[in-house]
Amino acid sequence: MLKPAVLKELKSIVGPANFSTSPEELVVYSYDATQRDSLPWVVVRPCSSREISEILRLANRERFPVVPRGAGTGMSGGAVPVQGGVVLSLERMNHILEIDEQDFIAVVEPGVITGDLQREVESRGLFYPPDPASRKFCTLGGNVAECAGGLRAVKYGVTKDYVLGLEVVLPTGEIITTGARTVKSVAGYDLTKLIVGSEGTLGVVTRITVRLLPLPETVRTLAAFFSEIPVAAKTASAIIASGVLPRALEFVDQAALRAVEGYLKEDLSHGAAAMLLAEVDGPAESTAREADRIAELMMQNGAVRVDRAGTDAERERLWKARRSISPALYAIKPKKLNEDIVVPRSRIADSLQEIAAIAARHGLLIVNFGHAGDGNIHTNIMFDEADLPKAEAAVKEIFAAVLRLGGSITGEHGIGLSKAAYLPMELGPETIAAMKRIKHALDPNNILNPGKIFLEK
Ligand code: 2HG
Ligand code: ZN
Repeated sequence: MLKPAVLKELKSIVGPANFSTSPEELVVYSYDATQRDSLPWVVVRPCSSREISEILRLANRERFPVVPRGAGTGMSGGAVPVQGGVVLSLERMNHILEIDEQDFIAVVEPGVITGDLQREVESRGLFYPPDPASRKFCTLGGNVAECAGGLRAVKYGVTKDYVLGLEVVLPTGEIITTGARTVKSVAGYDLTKLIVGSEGTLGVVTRITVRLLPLPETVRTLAAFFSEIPVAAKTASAIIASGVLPRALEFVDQAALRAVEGYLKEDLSHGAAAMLLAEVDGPAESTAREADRIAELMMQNGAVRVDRAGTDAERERLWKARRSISPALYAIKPKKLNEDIVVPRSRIADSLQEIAAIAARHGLLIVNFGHAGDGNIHTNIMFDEADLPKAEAAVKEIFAAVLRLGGSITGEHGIGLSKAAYLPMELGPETIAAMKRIKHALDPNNILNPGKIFLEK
């Protein structure tokens, strides 16, 4: 807990309206999308890098934890103040500062909602490709902290592929800038890439410069339905192997389909056991050709039906359903461990087979959906409270299988709290020790988001 004099200092940095210790507000800032929670002692809502710098200097002097927070949509506990302390909410730093239509660059504050930036740049014929399923709620600061992926990563890459430069307040309070406004720059170490994906442990991002692309001329969307899950998984691998590059290629299994159909109260799949959603973009001639090729591959590989979205409303309906799966799954069970394993794209069917065997062994329902085009499957282990030990045992076995297949335990959600215990399964002790040395060099008193990524003894 903080001494009254320190609380007073904090309040004077951000102003009384942006400081709270009220129990209701502390609850609101205590959790993210993982169902984990821990109460902070204080919430502050600074509006500038200068205020953040003062807060962090105070935290070093008084040795209290500071946990940066975007919209709290994270999937690994990154924003949960697990050791209490001060939640530093970036919600007031929510301005799009600049959109440069000549140089294809946008500069934003971290609290800007990702979907708002997308809409704003699209109205000017520009395109910001990273597209997390939660784009209507998540913030760019959170996307940078976790290196968010999303639905269009298969063709366009993830957040780190778009961040050109950052302003960052280091844990010790210095304000630095990284990167440049140019397409290329190799001046010194790439601190931008170090910060992107560092899960709020190496600095507080206060300004983000991203590169933009021209908005693709046309988009075509296809939905394919399958009577067997492995056939859909093999079809996804076959599409990737064929060399056509869709901008999205999503897989949804039977349990996820039924859950989302119940949630949205509509029939999407006419009882299918699995669905693939594919989307291509580009000039009209090439999207027509690519959509035909993908439809042909879907049928050749065993789809029972392929539908093409004829209108924007139809496309929207399909993507809304896909984006709703994550919340819809709570209709199945009160608890889920939602993992985001990633395997080489040729091994999707093998990984699903291993997961099915693990589910059967433990008597658990495991739902799979996600970014098949990236080999990134959201494996959701559904359970009732009493089955937590079984669910955790299943997670460990799934991670072991994924690593055997040449994959990684997290494609886009980060390690945070939920995977800290498993990080040593993927990274050797020397690698983890090197990462910890970086953390210690930048945050000698371990005040910034402690307890994340690395298990603390
Ligand atoms: C998605 O792609 C998100 O919908 C959430 O990454 C995944 O809840 C999940 O497992
Ligand atoms: Zn996802």
